[in-house]
Parts: sequence; C-alpha cells; structure tokens
Amino acid sequence: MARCRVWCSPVTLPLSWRGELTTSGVRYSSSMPAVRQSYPESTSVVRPFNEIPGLWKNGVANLYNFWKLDGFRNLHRIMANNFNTFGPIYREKIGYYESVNIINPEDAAILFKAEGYYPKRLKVEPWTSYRDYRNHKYGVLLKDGEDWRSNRVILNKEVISPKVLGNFVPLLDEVGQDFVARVHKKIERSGQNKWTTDLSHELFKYALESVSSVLYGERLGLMLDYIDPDAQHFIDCITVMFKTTSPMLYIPPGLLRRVGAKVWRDHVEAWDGIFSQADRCIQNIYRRLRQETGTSNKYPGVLASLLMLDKLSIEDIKASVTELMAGGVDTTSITLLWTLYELARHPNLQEELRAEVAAARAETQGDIQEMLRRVPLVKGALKETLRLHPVAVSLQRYITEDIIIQNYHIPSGTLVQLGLYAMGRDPKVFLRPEQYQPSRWLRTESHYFRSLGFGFGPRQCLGRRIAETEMQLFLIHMLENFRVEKQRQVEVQSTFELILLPEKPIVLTVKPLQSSR
Ligand code: HCD
Repeated sequence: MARCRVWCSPVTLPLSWRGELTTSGVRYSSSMPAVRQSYPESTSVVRPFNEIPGLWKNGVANLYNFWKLDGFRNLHRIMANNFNTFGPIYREKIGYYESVNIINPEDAAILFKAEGYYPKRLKVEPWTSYRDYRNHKYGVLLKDGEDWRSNRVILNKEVISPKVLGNFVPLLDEVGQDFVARVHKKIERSGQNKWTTDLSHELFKYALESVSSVLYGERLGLMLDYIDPDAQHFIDCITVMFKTTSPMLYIPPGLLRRVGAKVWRDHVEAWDGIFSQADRCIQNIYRRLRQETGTSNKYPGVLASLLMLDKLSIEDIKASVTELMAGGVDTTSITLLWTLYELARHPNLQEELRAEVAAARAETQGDIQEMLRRVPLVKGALKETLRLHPVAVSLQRYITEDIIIQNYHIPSGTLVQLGLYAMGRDPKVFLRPEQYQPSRWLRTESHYFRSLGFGFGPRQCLGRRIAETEMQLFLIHMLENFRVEKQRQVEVQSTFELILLPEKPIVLTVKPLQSSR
C-alpha cells in the first residue's frame, strides 16, 4: 500500500499552519521527525497511518460482525464502544467502506480545517441511486464540487442568511400559535383537563406545516382536524425512506436493485411518494406565480424567491427544495420530542425556562424577533437535546490534505468521521455528560467545536436557521401554555434508522398552565 509510507515523506500543511503547533501538540516539518513539544520527555515521532488501532483489515468479516451486533440499528452505540476500546482515534472497514473515526473537539477542528474548498461528506448511495434510477437531478445535499458550490452560494442567501430569517419568523410564529390552539382543543375534548399521548404524529405535522410555510409561503392546513391524506402519505413516506436507507448503507444499492430486493423496492416507492408530493407543492406555487402580477409586498417564500431570482435552473431549484422539505420533518420533530421528554423529566428546569420566556415576552411587547434574542436558556435546551440526542450519529469529510490527529498521520483523501453521538456523551469532553443541563451552554466552559448538531462550515445543514427558529418558537409557545409531565421514569434510548430516533414511543401528559395545580 503506497499510503503506508507517507509518514516519512513531506507533509503539506496549509501555509498558515507551517511551523505552528497543531492541536495535537505536534510540531511537524519535512526536515526532521516531529516531536511532541508539550511533552518533551516523550519525544515521540508522528506514527504512520498503518498503526492507527482498529479493525480495518477484513472488511467482509467486520460487516458480518456488524450485522451480528445488529449494527444497522446500533451504529451509535457501536461507535461509542469502539472509542472505549481503541481510544480517541480508530480505523475501521465495514464492507467496502473505510474510515478513520475521531471523538475530540480539538481533533474535529483539525478535520474541518482540512475539508477544502469543496467539502465532501459520505455519499448516501441509496439516495443518489434513486435519483439516477428515476432521472432526477441531485439537490445541494447530494451534489459535489463546483456544481455544489455554485448552487449552495445562491441557496445560502435565500435559506440561511440572517437577512431572510426575519421573513421566516412571523410565518413560523403563526404555525406555533396554531399548534398550541390545537393542543388546547384536544385537552378540552378529553374532558380530563389534560392530554396524554405520543406526540410524535402531531410534531410531524407541526414540522411539515412549518417547513412548507417557509418554502412555499402558504399553509398546508395540517393543524386542522381534517388533514389532506396526501400530506399524511408524504410524512409516512419519509419515515419509510429513512428506515430503508440504513440497511442499504453498506451494501451497494445497484446490487440490491439487480436482485430485486424488497428493501430497494420499498425505498423507491417511498422516494416516489416524497417527490410527487413535493412536485405538487412546487407546481402550485409555480402556477400561482405566473398568474399573479407580483405586486404584493408580502414575503412569498423560499421557492418563489428562488424562481424570481432566476439564478438557478428550475430543475436545480426543485431538487433542493424537495430535499429541504423532506429533510425538515423527522429531524426537527424528533428533536422537539426529545426536548419535551427532557423537560418532563426535569420539572424545575421547565419552570426556569418558563420564567425566562415570560420575562422575554414582557420585555418585548409583541416583537417576536426581539424576543428570540432574549431566550438563551431555551436555545441552550435545544443544544443540550442535540448533544444527547443528535439527529446525525457522525459528521464526515474526505480530507483534502494530510493531517496529524492524536499523533497519527492521516493522508489526504481519507474519510474521517467525527463520532457526534459519542462525543456528546464523553465525560472528557462534557462535564457530567449524563445530566441534561441547558445552562452549560451559557457558562464560560469551552464550547469550542462542541455544538455541532447541524454540522460545521460551508457544508453545514442548509435548513439550520429554519429548524432553529421553528424549534425555538415551538418551545416558547408550549412553555407559555402548558406544563409537560411524564407518567413513570422510563429511560428511552436511541435507535439508528439513518437518523437517530427514540427506540420506543414517548408518552407525555400535557396540562394547561392555569388549572393544572
Ligand atoms: C448517517 O454512516 C450515518 O440532515 C452514516 C453517515 C451519514 C451520512 C450523511 C448524514 C447521515 C449519516 C444522517 C442523516 C443526514 C445525512 C446528511 C443529511 C441528512 C444528517 C450521519 C439529514 C437528515 C437531511 C436529510 C435530507 C433528505 C431527506 C433529503
């Protein structure tokens, strides 16, 4: 293997780094062996790629073991275990897919500095295969290289820049108010002055209503009693799509397609449902836009803004808007469900958050955007939820230059993964990681590369600002109206279905504030 010799050949680091101390405490130069400057007594040299601990020699055997451990549903726990066994860096090969895994925030910083101009993450092959199969364009999620960059730059302006956030807030606030009104109604109907339920279905609808109102500038009406069966079908398709992705992650989908595997057929059917529903929404707006004269000064939504901007092809716009719509349902609703679960387990914390929201409300008299600036603990709660219950088990990049992590040399081109779930629960990274403490995000303890729930850098989650705002507003409205409680103290764990989900239903009781005591 040519790569194994690299450790003794010159390593190219970015100019700004030459001669600097790297975070791993290693000074590297091409003319002399690297020395650990911070521990002069140990004068260790940088170790070759080959010596990184881990199971990377027999991909097929590892895939078999992985399957035996039910790895398809336990990926997050297996990763955390591997860090316990091998330490803060390990190499791995499962099937045909090889990676180096890291856990420390300081190492994450080195990784992201080496992501290059066209950051590339692990390709989710079932998703690209589907698009190839049906001749759909890739959106910005699946694109790479210059095509990715040029699309992403334009989308950033309409989706994630602070400039457009102000347009989203009133739309999302309205959905939040409607959600609360719906819950009040459910409580009334129960005749018991409370509502005990698995909220996930309601949260899915809240999330889809929210992301749609921002994308299309129009309401779908999912907070009403009668809901469009197509919308429900869309929600169900997303769940199936995620569920059928993970078993195909380590087996080439092309192969599964040729043998006519059920999991591939179900996957195709799910994406078909997603695409046809998104297409209906997009066609609607497109038609309306051609009829209207465009004189209204109301914000028309992301899709209409992109169409009017006329900088991306309609096919490119459709592809990325579909991804935003599909990516914006389970991710935010599950995060909100975990947050309510944590608040139900911590009644005092819930009161503390409620007090913060009440004070912010009183100080801002209806200026909801200003209010969002005055709820740091609510924001901390969401970060804390994503620390313990991240949507993505890992962040990955193919590095574009050689790097040194934990004193090991890693050659350019390697897939390096940060174990996000494992990092969030590592006592060396977070003090008392098992405790849900939103206030840790307000204190002065280091936050350096620790809040990575939406990824990092130019390839971070495009929907981040929509998701954050939607979730903050949800919590504000819920805290202002209800107290959330739990029956028994049951621990709920995560299961991996491409994204991390609660392994069993979370049943909560919602009581109106005034009369719940
Ligand atoms: C899943 O080993 C585990 O925002 C794999 C590595 C991996 C790669 C890409 C990640 C994926 C994991 C989890 C789900 C993510 C995805 C990238 C985008 C996607 C994090 C960690 C998500 C949920 C958006 C999905 C949009 C889609 C429905 C159009």
